[in-house]
Order: sequence, then C-alpha cells, then structure tokens
Amino acid sequence: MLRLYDNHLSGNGYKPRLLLAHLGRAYERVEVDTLKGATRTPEFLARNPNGRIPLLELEDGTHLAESNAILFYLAEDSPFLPSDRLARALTLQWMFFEQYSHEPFIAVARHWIQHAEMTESQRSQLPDKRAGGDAALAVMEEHLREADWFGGDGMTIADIALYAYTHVADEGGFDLGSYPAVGDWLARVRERPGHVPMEPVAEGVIAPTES
Ligand SMILES: N[C@@H](CCC(=O)N[C@@H](CS)C(=O)NCC(=O)O)C(=O)O
Repeated sequence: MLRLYDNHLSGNGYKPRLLLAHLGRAYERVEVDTLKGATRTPEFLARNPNGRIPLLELEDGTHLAESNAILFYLAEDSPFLPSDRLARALTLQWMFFEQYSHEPFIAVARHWIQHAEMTESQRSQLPDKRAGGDAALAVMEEHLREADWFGGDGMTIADIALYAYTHVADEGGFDLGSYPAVGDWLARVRERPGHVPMEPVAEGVIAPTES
C-alpha cells in the first residue's frame, strides 16, 4: 500500500491527499510534526534528504518527494494528467508557476501568520510576500477570465497544485474577493465529486472514496 508522510496543516501535503481521494486510491497516512523538527531526524532524512513532507513511499519502498512530482506520478493514466502533448506541457507550466511564483509567497505568508511566531526579519519581508502573492493571483485571474481550468479542458493536477494554497490564501492576508474568476474556479474545484477538504485529516489507512 502507498504511504504518505504528511502534515495536516500543509497545502503541499493536501495536494496528494486530494488527488488520491479523486482517484479512489487507498493509502496509509503518517502525520509528521514539521513544527517540531520531525522531518529533520536521521530516520526521516534517510527517506528524504531534503527533510520535507509530503513524501510518498511506494509499495516497493522507493521514496518520492516534491508535491508536484508526486501528483505527476499518481496521475499517470488518469484524466488529471492530459495525454495531449501540449496540454501535458501546459499542466507542467502551471505546476512550475505554482512552485516558483505562487507557493513561496502565498504559502509562506500563511505559514508565518498562522503557524509560527513571526520574527522581525519575517515581519519586514511580509510586504514583499504580499506583493508576490497578489501578482500570482492576478496572473491566475487573467487566465481564468478565458478558461475554466489550468492545463487542459478539464480539471488537471495543475488545478490541484494551485488550489491547495489559493483556497486558504485569506489565511495569509490575501483578499480573494479581488479575484472573482479565481473565486469561481475555487468553487468548481470544491464542487467536483470526490472532493475532500484540507481539514480535518484522518489518520492511518485512508479508504478509497467514490470519484
Ligand atoms: N517544494 C516542496 C516544499 C515542501 C515543504 O515546504 N514542506 C514543508 C511543509 S509545507 C516541510 O516539510 N517543512 C518542514 C521542514 O522544512 O523541516 C513540495 O512542493 O513538496
């Protein structure tokens, strides 16, 4: 059985949780206390030298890190990864956008505000995080004025990657009301049959659900 090392507060961890729910695949979920350094122990570093969740352990014991690589692996042969060459590349385009232009601003601002005591240095960087996050949301808004989804004609792993931290962007101080097309897209993702919310998160073996 697949095993997912995860943390219940993590949007990066939520990405594979949401895809696995849509695929109706059973897996074992292991909660890792990232705030207490549990990703930096010798045992965890032996599984992922980069010391981060999410981490997928395959049936043969191989480990796969990086949330979007995990999505790509799991989505093979499913409608969430288009077979058309250009649509596949556009799906990757938006997933790289998520990692470089979106997550470092929106997820980090949320993390600082919600889950940790902010340092002086973090407080001084917050305006730049806000500006970067708003720039990413504006790019998404522009795309969604013309298209329903990112990457393909239907929902793809690019939508899952972008949904994870966009739907909680308000927790990072972002005003989603300024991005109406993003709001409509969030509702489309949320209303898709088989959707699971980010929280609460079950422990142990997660049984397949209808998709
Ligand atoms: N680029 C990575 C980022 C993963 C990441 O930042 N994970 C955080 C939780 S969201 C983590 O494990 N932090 C604990 C640590 O750095 O020790 C991905 O997309 O999976």
